[in-house]
Amino acid sequence: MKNLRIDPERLWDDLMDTARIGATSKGGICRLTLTDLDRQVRDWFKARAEALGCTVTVDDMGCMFARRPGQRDDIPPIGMGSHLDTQPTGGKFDGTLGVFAALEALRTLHLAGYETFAPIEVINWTNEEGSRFTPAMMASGVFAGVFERDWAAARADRGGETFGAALEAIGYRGPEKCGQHRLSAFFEVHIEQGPYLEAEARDIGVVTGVQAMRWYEATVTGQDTHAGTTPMPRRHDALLAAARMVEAVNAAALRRPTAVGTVGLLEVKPGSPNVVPGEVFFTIDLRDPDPAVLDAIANDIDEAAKQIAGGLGVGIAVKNIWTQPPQPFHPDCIAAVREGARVSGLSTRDMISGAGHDAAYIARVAPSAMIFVPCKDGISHNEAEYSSKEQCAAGAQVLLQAVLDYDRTLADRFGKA
Ligand code: HGY
Ligand code: MN
Ligand code: MN
Repeated sequence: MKNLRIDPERLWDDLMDTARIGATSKGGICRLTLTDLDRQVRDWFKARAEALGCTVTVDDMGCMFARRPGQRDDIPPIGMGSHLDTQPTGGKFDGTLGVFAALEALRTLHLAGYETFAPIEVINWTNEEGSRFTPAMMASGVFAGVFERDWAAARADRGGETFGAALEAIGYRGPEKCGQHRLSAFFEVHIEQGPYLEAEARDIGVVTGVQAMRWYEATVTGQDTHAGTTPMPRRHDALLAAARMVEAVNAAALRRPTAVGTVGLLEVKPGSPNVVPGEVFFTIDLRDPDPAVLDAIANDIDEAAKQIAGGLGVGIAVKNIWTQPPQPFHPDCIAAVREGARVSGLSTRDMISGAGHDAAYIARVAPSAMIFVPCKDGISHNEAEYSSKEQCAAGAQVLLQAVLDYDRTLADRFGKA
């Protein structure tokens, strides 16, 4: 199968065409999940997949499955894909590369008239980013049985609209129960979103797992008072307390060599120049390969909250809303990725993903692995995010070869191809 080669131009065209849907003035994409822009890119994907002879099904979390039959339709499909939703200041490649590299791999098989043993599916997972509706990887989490569907459907954005209502509004709530769909394996191509592949001049990241991560929501309750008449000692300034908490989160993460800690969203009420803030809402994102490190950081943050609250006479409530343990990938799929890179003549580096991905949840219900490609300066979740046409093509080529390699193992296991 070494002569089966994806077409870098077709892949690049798909990436650039769809980047127009939600394009920002700084060259990125703002295409939040379940918005009309998300509907447009879903329609685009569905039309291209159907043009390649795929049947596209949708489940009740909006996940899309573009299926190409194999010799044995009774064998669960080999899935490959990622997500089409972006961050508010997202780039052109986070998620989209995984979906369109998979579409290009399927198109290459289709145009070559190559029949796989197992069916192949290109998958778009709903709400991977968790930016509009928390937590992240929500639909793949429902698919893997981590989240209850009704709990997920009831999650509301900061404006109060629920996931379920937004999904209905774009017309992508499908009939299939999320999680009912079996997969023989799942492969995801993604930009690394970090600096290591570029720094070490490696073509492909063989991703062996995903690190642990936790999200928290915090509310600081002080007292709205007049900025001009309230003497400093009499204030219960919620924003001052929140600022000290942001510093505490950063310091707690810095004390651990491999941990990261981020306060990414902060809302101040009432948000008026001449009112001492009475309430602040903010989020905390903690990550490390070792969950015990996250336990220690969470304890430090709890201690800091007690100190800061006592000192300023405010209330600080910190609630854990998401816990994702470290997730190893399956050795057979990792081996397929390694083989895919070898036959493609590409250099590799094993690595653990710092970012969360749908594959981290799908790995709980099907053998899974990921393929990373370098991105410029390791920048992502930023409009300047960039991977070259060659880097994207390398990821898609390894994906194609890895899927074919895995397909052969299925043929050996369940019957002759
Ligand atoms: O949060 C993450 O790591 C991913 O981008 N959703
Ligand atoms: Mn992503
Ligand atoms: Mn992302």
